[in-house]
Amino acid sequence: TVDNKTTELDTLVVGAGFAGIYQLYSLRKLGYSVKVIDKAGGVGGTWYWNRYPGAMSDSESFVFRFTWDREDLRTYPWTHRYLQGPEILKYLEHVVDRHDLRKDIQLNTELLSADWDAKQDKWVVTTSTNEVFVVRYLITALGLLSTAKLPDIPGLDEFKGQICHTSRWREDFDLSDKRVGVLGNGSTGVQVITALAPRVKSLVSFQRSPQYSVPSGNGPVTPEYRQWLNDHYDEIVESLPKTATAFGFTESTTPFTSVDPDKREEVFQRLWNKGNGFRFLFSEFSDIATSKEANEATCSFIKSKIAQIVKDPEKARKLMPREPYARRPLCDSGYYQQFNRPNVDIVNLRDTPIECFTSAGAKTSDGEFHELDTLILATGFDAVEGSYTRIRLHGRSGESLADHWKNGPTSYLGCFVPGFPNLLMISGPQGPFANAPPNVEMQVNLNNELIQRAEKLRATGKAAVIEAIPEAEADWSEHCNEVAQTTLFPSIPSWIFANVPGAPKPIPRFYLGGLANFIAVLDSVAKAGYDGFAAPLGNGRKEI
Ligand code: NA7
Repeated sequence: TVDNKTTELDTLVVGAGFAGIYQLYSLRKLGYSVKVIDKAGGVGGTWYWNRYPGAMSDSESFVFRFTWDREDLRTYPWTHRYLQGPEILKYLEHVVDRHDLRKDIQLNTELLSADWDAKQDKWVVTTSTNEVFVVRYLITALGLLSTAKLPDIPGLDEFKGQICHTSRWREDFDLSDKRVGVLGNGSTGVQVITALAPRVKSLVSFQRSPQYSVPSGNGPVTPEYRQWLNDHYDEIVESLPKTATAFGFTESTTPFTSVDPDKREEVFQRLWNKGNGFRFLFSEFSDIATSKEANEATCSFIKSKIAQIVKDPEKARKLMPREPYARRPLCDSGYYQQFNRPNVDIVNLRDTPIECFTSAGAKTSDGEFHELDTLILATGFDAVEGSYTRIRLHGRSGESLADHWKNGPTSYLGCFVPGFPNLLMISGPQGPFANAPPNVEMQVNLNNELIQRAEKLRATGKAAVIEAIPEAEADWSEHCNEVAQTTLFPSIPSWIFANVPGAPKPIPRFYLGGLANFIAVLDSVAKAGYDGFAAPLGNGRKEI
C-alpha cells in the first residue's frame, strides 16, 4: 500500500529556478499559501543541472538577475561582463536565503501527475515522494530546456569509455589525459569545447551543423562602470520591457540597406569588437533576422573571420556554416581559435556521418575510426514542450496535455491552454523569446494579476477559473506563426522553430515579436475585459 500524505494549498509551483523562486516570493507576499517542488537536490533550475566546464550565461551580468529587489541589484557583487554557471547558482541560492524562501521549497520531489478535479475546481497532484497536493493553481516553471536529448546513433550503448550529457555533468570525470569527443555544437557545445580544448589530451568536435559564433567580449568590469549601473538601474529596469529582447540594449531600427555599402564592414567590425551574439544580431542593423540580403552579408562577414582565425584551411572549411544566420545567436571566448591546436580536430557529420559507436570510439562513413576515452553529448534538449509531455497532466475532459499538443505545442499567450484551467505555464510554448530573467518576471506578474482577479471573483461567490478559450489559443498560435514567417528562423529546424513531424504546418515554439510587443498585447487583452479567457474571469470571447 502507498502511504499518501495530502496537502492543501492555494498554489503549487513546480521548479525552483529563476521563475519558481520569484513566483514563490511574490505569491507569498500577496498572502497565498504556496509551495515549490523540484526534482533536483538544490535550487537553481538550469544552473543546478548545467555544470559542464565553460557554462556561462551570455546575457550580460547586469541584466541576468532579478530586478524586483533593487537593493540587492545594487549591492550583490559580480566582477565580469558575464556570469559563469557556478556564480549564477550561488546568486540564486543567495536570493533564496535572503528572502527566507527555502522553508517553502521541497527538493528531491518530482511531479508525477496532475489531474483537474472539476468538482472542486482544483488540481490533484501526485509526486515521486508519494505525496498528494490538492491546489487551486498549478504553476509550472519547468524551464525551456530541461529534458536532455540523447542521440539515436547505433552502438552508443556499447561505448565503454566515460560518457555524459552536458546537463548531467560528471564532476568525477578526470579529463586531463583523455581523448575526448564532443557531439553537438550549439551554445553548450561551443562553451564546452572552448573550455576543454586546452585541458585534454585530444578533442574531436563532431558537428552536424557548424554554427556562426562571435566573440563574447568577456572581461572584468570596472568599479566606475558598476557605479554607473547602480546609479542608472531604475532607468535600466524600466527600459527592459520596452525592448524586444530585454538584453539591456535598444534594438536598432536601421535597415542594413540604408547604410552606405562602404560603411557596413565597419559596423560589423564594431559589433565584432564589442562582442555578444544578441548585440551582433540586433543592435546595429534592424533586419539581419528578417532580410536575406542583410543576413547573407552577416554570414559572409563571420565566415571571413573564421577563415582568418583558423589556420588550417581544411579545418576552416569544415567549420564553415552552410546555412543562414538564423538560430539562437552564439558568442564565445575563443572558440574558433581552439581549432588551431594540434590536439583539436573537427569532423563534419554532413560530409562524414557517424556510422556507429563501438566500445572504443566512433566510426565515420569515410572509414576512419576515432578512438575516444570520453564522449560528451552536447546534443541539447527536448525543448519547451519536452518538459510537459513526459508528465501525466490531464485537464477538464481527461485529455492529456501531450494529446492536446499532438500537432505541436500551442497556447494562449505562452501560458494558458484551453481545457486546462488554472494551469499557468511560465515559459510555456509560444511565449516571448527574450532574456530569461526579465521575461520570467513579466510572466510571474501576469500570473499574479490573474490569480488575484480570480480570487476576488471567487470571494463574491463566482466560480472563476483562469482558462483560455479554444479560439484564443488558435488565434495566438496563428499569430505566432505569422510573426515567425516574417523572420528567417523557420528556414532552420533549430529548437526555436520546430517542425513537428506530421503537423499541418510548422509550429514555432516562441512568439518572435519581442517582449515589448508581447506586453502591448497583454495590455489590450486586459483592457478588453480579459479577452480570450472564459467568463466570469474573462469576457468569454475572442475579439482582438
Ligand atoms: P542546441 O542548441 O539544441 O544544440 C544541440 C547540438 O547538438 C546541435 O549542434 C545539434 O546539431 C547537435 N545534435 C543533436 N542531436 C544530434 C545527433 N543525433 N547527431 C549529431 N548532432 C546532434 O543545444 P545546446 O545545449 O547547445 O543549447 C541549448 C540552449 O541552452 C541554448 O541555445 C541556450 O539558450 C541555452 P543540429 O544543429 O541539430 O544539426
